[in-house]
Amino acid sequence: MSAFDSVRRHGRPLATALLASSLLLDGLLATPAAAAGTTAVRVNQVGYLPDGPKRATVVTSSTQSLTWQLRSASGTVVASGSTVPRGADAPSGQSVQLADFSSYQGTGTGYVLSVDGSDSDPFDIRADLYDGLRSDAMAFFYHQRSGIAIDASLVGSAYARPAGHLGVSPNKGDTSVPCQSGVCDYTQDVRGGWYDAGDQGKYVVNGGISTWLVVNSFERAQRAGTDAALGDSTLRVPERGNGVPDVLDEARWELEFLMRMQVPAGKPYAGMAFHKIHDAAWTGIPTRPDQDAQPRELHRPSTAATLNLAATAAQCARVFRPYDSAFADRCLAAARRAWTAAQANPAMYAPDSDSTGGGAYGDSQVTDEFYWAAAELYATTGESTYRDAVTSSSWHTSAGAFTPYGFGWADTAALGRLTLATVPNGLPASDLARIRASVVSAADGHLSTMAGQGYAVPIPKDGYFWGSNSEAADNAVVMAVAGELTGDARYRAGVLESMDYLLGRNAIGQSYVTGYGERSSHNQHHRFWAHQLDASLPNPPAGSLAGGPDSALQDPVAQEKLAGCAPAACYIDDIGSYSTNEVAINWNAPLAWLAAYAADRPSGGGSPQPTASCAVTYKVDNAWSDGFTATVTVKNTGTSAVDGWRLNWNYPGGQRVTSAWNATVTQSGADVVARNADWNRAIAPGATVSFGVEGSLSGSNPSPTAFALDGNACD
Ligand code: 9MR
Repeated sequence: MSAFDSVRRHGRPLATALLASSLLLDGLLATPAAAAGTTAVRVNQVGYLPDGPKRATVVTSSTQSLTWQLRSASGTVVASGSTVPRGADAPSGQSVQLADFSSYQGTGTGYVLSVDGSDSDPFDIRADLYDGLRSDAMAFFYHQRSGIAIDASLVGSAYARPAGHLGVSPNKGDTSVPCQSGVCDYTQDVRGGWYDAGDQGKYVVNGGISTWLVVNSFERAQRAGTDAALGDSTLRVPERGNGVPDVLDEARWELEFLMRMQVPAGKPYAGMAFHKIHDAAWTGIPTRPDQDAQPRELHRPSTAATLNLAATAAQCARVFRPYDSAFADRCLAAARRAWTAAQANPAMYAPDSDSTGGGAYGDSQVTDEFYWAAAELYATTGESTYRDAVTSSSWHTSAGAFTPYGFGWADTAALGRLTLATVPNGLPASDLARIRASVVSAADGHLSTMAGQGYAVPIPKDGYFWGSNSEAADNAVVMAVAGELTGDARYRAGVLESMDYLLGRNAIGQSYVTGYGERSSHNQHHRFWAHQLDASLPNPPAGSLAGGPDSALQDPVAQEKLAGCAPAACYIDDIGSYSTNEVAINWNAPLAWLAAYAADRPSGGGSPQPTASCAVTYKVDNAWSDGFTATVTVKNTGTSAVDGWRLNWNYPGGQRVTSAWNATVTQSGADVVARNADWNRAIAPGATVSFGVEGSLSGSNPSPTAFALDGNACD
């Protein structure tokens, strides 16, 4: 699929945006400060990591280099230097210069960057900068839960509310929901899940990508060895203390809903997923969830929704297995049923026109969803049917799986690629190398997009469409994975500068995350957090991400207030501007992913783990009718030492490890993971480490063929 197709599918009129940007290229038309001809210094209003990049963008009509000064809270100048003029910046329509103070590595709060007599907003430099956002961005999902009372002891009294849509008057409830006329003749219990956004619809398509990102943030942290930060009793969820990582508890709330959306056995289209459930007509703002009196309706099953269910339920089976194998089994069964049903009904498209009372989430191109679902099912089961579906998909080799415009609810091939690139699987080494190279090359594209701009935004100037902040965040996720795959620090810098963009270093000096930064969005479009309309209601809770600039001006407030805006400035923090200022689960999910990544301090300094490079031999030493012993030898074929390791493989023949020596070995289903003993944690370049396993057999004893060291496939 071409980049143009991707943009079109997000519903953004390309021509309008190009026209707007070319009209506003020169001059300083975008912001009041700039229009007055004064200098503005745009920074990440929260701050910078001590070991990360630290750059500011200076809006100025000056074409000469200027002096910048970094002052500590006490007013002392702790660093100074010269700006680099850039001139016209197309997306913002501003004339800008860059100040780079990355070499300053001191820590503290209340720093200010001054240029030409103007001060930036104050900011911090500290290693724990993202700890709060890691928790707040994830808490967004608890706030959005349907079908459960939101508990004051977890969120504070301002955000507590009764359960929504459980059938208590005036709610019609999601406990027994009929279909739209002609779609089905029964009702379905589809309680639970997360409300999508400012509305109270629940959409399988958008629930899918959001759940995937939340669970993937945990898989990523597991690979980095930092998953304890998302573990049990780390987040504000009611399931704290149940022995399951909190981030998975939160994801399960949505996964249970997604599975309830599956058409039951014995009904027409059994195994398919209903596309969505929402109010029959749009409700007004404010309307608290428990006060919604509208009838709720199930909309026709769709292939896209069914494949979202297959993909996320397959991912669920893989990740939940060590914590709750019965739930993992249930997820896998739902995923398999969904896959089979989607194959039988490959072209049931949700129309763009179905947008009364809820969003359409229309999608008539679902080959990318097939690819994503196949990739998840294959990574989880290793089965050849799913592998064949992966390798025969045009998305497996298409250059369009990643585009400058990112992935999204309608464009999911990239999710499949990210899973195949990072979850150990049996694809041939050359194929894996190609998949990984595609992630790295997409990340290179994002870095080059950033390098070409005054604000280092990871989206092109014609990419400011509805939900553009999710596009920036999703592209940053790709850069983070590229950093993991290569160990190259430039990608982490790209991720952190993407955070700078979201947190205030942008055309309008706006932090798009509530409660983070001096001038942060707090009037996002939401039916409960509607303080702007009713002073007795709260603003959105800290950690809520606004949709961001949308150059197509797709709501009346944007049309009235933003006419003539440069693309990156088409944003207004007004509750009425749903096209620029709504919150949504698919926008907060990558934010939470990135916040957890940025908060990681795996080796004290926050650098990503270097990529392991390895060769493994597996030798059966002894086998008898119902058992065997084997020696596994791991060689570090890379150039840097491994310090602490984890080796994954799976047994193709139902073998079960019963004991091990020289490593701690655990098994869940076919998946085996071996972790170093204390004394063999280090493997120098070129060195080997061996350990042994004893196992039980039933019949054959085929050797495993694919091994991964710390998430990296071995030869
Ligand atoms: O994120 C969606 C965006 O890509 C579409 O262009 C837009 C119009 O169809 O809808 C956005 O999603 C909204 C959904 O339809 C209803 N809930 C709120 C979502 C975020 O604004």
